[in-house]
Amino acid sequence: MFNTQIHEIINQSLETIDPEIFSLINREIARQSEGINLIASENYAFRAVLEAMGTPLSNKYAEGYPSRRYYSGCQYIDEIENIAIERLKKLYKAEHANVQPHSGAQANMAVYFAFLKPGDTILTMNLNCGGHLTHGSPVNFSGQIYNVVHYGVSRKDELIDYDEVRELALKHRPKMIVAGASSYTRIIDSKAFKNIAEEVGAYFLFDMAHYSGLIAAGQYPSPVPHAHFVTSTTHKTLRGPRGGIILCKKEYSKDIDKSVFPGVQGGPLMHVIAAKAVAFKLAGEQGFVDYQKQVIKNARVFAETLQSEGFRIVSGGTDCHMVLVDLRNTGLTGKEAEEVLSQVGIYVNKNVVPFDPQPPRVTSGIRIGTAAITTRGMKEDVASEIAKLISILLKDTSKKDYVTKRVMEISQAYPVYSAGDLK
Ligand code: DSN
Repeated sequence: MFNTQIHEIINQSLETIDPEIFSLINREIARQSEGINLIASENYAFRAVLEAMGTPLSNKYAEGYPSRRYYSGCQYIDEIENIAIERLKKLYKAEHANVQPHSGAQANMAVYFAFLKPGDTILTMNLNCGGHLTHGSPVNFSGQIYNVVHYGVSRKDELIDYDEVRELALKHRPKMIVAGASSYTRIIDSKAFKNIAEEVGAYFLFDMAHYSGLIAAGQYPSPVPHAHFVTSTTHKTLRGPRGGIILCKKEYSKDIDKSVFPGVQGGPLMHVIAAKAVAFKLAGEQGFVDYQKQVIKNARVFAETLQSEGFRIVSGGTDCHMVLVDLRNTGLTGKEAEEVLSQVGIYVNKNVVPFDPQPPRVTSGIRIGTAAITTRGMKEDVASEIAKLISILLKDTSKKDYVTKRVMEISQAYPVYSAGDLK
């Protein structure tokens, strides 16, 4: 094909050029629509967001920032990035916003790179208690470059113990304190963290990746008034494209921008930034608030139903879109539960529970999230039925046929994308 006239194929469809990839994409679209997605970090992006991502904006190099680019031809790109920045600032009442981070990991990296030197001490939540890889895990750059001290949750109630955080901060005098988590289901008190950071003269970074949609909709306390820096992904509860953002106080804006580019990134992904702008617009609407309220209601129903079926819920409940289930009284590991559930089209992820005796590839728990099913319009009655289906299957894996049939019926009743969407 390439031996002929390359300009002749520029407008040919993916289906014609690469049927193999076309077909796999369509199979994945069908999988996403046919199963029940309870992976807490996933969601279905708005169609308008996907449209913006699949545009020739991907072709444009725009290193730098609006009006200060290293390439010509950036007049429309500048407008798009400025709109994204303004919408994001308004959404979170932030003084400054950077929309260029390619991911949440790179957003965190840019904040560290701007304000820390190798060997500096950071105080962060332990991954085993719900933290994140980029919060100083030994297998991540953050755990290798910086001196990491971890706080966790209390054995008593599985909640963050702010007295422990303060004691560790006073003892180790970190340069930066990091809050935010990937499997902590309760409210994180950012004011308490701010007070501790102030007492020891540390920077305070809040990584709100999981909670950002809830925060935008006023359904989870905002860390923005309290933290020096707030980072996030844009594809979880926020329902935007896969990517990252940083918010900060105005006084840190220059250092943050310089750290993102040219510090840790090159050219921004302008098609993704356009899609972020679309997501920020939609996240400012009343419908998004109603959606986030339903996300939390559905999560609470999951917790209550599973509890009534005899499952142990870490910390006894949830304040957000996530529920963490401790499977140790069932005889199943998280890995086994994830596997058996995926066989019937229910997608969860194995997850460590606090003080988990199992390694991360096995785990004793599963994490359940309600952002994606709520996007499909499912409400409490369906959340309760799915929780019961999970219970039926985990208690008796021979019930696969029955559960698979109900999963298919529920999925068909709540359509999302269709395979033909790609054409
Ligand atoms: N790995 C993501 C999650 O599942 O929570 C966070 O980056």
